[in-house]
Parts: sequence; structure tokens; C-alpha cells
Amino acid sequence: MSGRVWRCGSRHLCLDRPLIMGIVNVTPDSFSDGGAYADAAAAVAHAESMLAEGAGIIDVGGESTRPGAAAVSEVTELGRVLPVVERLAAGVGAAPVSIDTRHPTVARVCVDAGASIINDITGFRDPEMIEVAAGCDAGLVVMHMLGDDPAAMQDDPHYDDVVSDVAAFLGERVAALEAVGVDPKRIVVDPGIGFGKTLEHNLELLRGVPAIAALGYPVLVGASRKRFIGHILGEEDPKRRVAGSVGAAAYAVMHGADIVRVHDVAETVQALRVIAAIGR
Ligand code: HH2
Repeated sequence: MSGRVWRCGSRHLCLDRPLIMGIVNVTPDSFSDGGAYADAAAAVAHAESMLAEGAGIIDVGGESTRPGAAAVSEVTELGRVLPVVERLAAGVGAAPVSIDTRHPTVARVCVDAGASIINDITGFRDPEMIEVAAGCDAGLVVMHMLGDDPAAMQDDPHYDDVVSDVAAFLGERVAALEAVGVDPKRIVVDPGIGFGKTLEHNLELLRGVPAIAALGYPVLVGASRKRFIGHILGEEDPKRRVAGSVGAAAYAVMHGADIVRVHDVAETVQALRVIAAIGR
């Protein structure tokens, strides 16, 4: 193992090879798989099959953040994700579980229940989220979202220069975490594909992965099945954007992403294995 590791509680995830984060949306309304895994047993079974296919992390979310999705209370969100986190974290030789939430109580309870990573789409802007991060040892995904309201983020997004604006935001959020004593080795940054971005912003951010990586933290990219892929392909149905998503993940990895967050694990594993074989 090289020196490149992501510290997530007692785990040290090796970043010598790209890691795949498999998505489990325990929601009725996620943009591409809403309702499919809303029940805990279905969500756990889906996670187990993604692990068997080669996912190194399972990301569990209980709130859809697609533009226009209904906000959910913390109680509802916790009721969705906690049984899934508990069951996955208790599995023998369990893979790391990430909790995808912007709500401090949900993050804290799930870490206590065994989640090793907090994935906050608002980049730990909430002071209570910073407290939760400082009070635990979990890995942290610090993501960029334009503004703080997913319902409004796609209303005419503007940047001076999207790559440098996003990098500056991520640098500032990481500094806020380190200022309260968070170990930099716990931190991963994410440009937040689709979170307050036009098609061209998303493409610039993918091209800009090396500039995001220059911040000095591992980079996570989540492009899977997103609308920009639909725009490029003229494909309305997110489930029919798999090959396009694999293309985006492959591009991201070839330009320095360490972790890709995906719905389609088996297909992404295939692509990354071929890229690794050629690269060697
Ligand atoms: N994208 C989504 C949710 N969480 N977390 C990170 N770190 N990066 C991302 O790009 C990201 C994320 C949105 O995708 P999905 O979970 O599939 O949809 P929904 O928000 O509708 O549940």
C-alpha cells in the first residue's frame, strides 16, 4: 500500500486503485431509482449485490436532492436509512458504509450505528455538521453545491469560473474542518456534478478534475445517470444512461479521480479494470 489512504474511523481505505462507491437510495423519489430500494430488505440486498460486483463503499441516502424533490424531516430520513446502515455495518467483513446526508442528527446517529463515512452534499456548511465531524472519526466527503437549497440550485446557475470557484469553495470548507481539528487524511473533496450546474459547467468540472485534485485531497466524482448525460445523449430515461455514465466515470478516473459514486457497479468495474490493464 502506498501512502495514499483515506482514513475512515478505524479503516484505512487504500487509494492506489480507484474505489467504487455504490449508491443505495432508500427513497421513494430519487431521480433514477426512486422506490426500487425504499424498503430496508431490498436496500440491503441491493448493497450486497453491489459489494459482490466490486463496490468498495456503499453510500446510503434517505433524501432525494434532485431539483424539485420534496424535503423530508430528519425523523423520516433516519427511519429510512438507519435500519439499512445497521444491517450493512453489522455484516461480517462489512465494507465501509457512507451516510449521504446534510442533516447533523442523521449523520451522528448513523456514525454511532457503524457508518464509517459522512457524505454531505452541502460541504459541511452547517456549524452543527462541523461539530459532528469534529466529534467523530469518520471519513468525510466535502461536496460543492451552489447555494444551500437543492430545490433552487438549478435556477440559472452562474460562476465567474466554475472550476476555480468550486475549488475555492472546497478549499474553504476543508480549512473550516481542519480548524476544528479534523485530520486532513479523513477528507475527500467532490465538485458536485449536477448540483447547481449547467451542462457546460459539468463538462468543465470533469475536465477540471486535475485542478480539484491539486487541492491535495482525494477526489470523488458522482456523474452516474445524471441529467447532463441525458442532455448529451438525448436520453430522458436515467436507467438508459448506463454506458454514458461509465464513460464519464472512466474519464474522471483517467484524469485523477480516486473514487467514483455510481449506480451501475458491475459495468463500471469492467471499464476501470480495462483502463488499469492498459495503463500498466
Ligand atoms: N449526487 C447525488 C447524491 N449524493 N453525493 C456526492 N458526494 N456526490 C454526488 O455527486 C452526489 C451525492 C445525487 O444522485 P442520486 O443519489 O442518485 O439521486 P437523488 O439525489 O435523487 O437521490
